[in-house]
Amino acid sequence: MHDDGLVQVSGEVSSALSDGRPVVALETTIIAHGLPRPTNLSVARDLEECLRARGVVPATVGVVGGRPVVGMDGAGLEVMAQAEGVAKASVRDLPLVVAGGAHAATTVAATAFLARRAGIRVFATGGLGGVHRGASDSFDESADLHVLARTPITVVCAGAKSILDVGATLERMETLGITVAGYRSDHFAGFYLRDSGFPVPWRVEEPGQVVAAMAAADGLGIPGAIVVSNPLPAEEQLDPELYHRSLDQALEDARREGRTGKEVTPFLLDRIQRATGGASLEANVRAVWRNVELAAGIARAWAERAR
Ligand code: PSU
Ligand code: MN
Repeated sequence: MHDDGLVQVSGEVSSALSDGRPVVALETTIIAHGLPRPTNLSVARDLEECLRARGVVPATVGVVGGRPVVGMDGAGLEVMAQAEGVAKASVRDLPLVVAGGAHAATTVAATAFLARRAGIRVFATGGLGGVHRGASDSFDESADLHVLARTPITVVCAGAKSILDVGATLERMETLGITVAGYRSDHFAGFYLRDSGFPVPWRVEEPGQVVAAMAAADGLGIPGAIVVSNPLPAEEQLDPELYHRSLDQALEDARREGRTGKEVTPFLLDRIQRATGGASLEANVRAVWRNVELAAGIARAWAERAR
């Protein structure tokens, strides 16, 4: 185990990184707050298994008892999935979580930050945080965007969480200098849905093209992330009509109950899950799985290139 005094990087992850073998980071907010028990723990384990089966070392990131961990063991995963009161930590929360010895799941922002600090170049998640609907009044824009603007890591996702204002999220990504490419698609993925309805500025067909862009970004000294939008195949998406109906109701409930801040996302995801009879959960899990598969291909191509 490699321990720089503050962040614990597992032995498996640190030796893979020093040998130039492929590593993919995984976040834990989706485990602790995005998926219900007991599915969450089995998904966390399955995603790691998906990577291992492809010759890639998984690096699940989170904070256990105040210690940020990159490459969580089975006991850590159980804490994330099962412990009561696991906090949801973005980058700004890390100082107090660490100082207070708390358990915390890491968002895309905090995961990207910790993964990159450990030297990891590829990260797979479900949907990015972004600009919430009504943000012109609430100012609710995820720190995910701001951290990705200054973190050179490649993030494979199914677009942004579709509960967001996706058009505004894409505009902010442009402003912030986040590189965005559609994987085998001209449209930004819609998380549960194949298509968000918005175009992407660039399209890539193969992991090798992503790796070439990563190398170019490094060479140029581009400070931000490369986001690879990976849409679900049409036959795996949630029924769009059911989805839109469920979302409208969930948004209305959130407004009526006065949900704000970081509880908005878990609240909406939970309501949509109930309203779709679990179908959104299945689509969510399929999307993350697909992203992990693609991230594995990119990480392998990146490791090959460096040899
Ligand atoms: N997408 C999901 N489930 C989730 C999230 C995204 O399908 O739980 C999490 C991610 O960890 C993301 C976070 O970083 O929500 C963003 O939260 P906020 O909008 O509060 O920044
Ligand atoms: Mn927010």
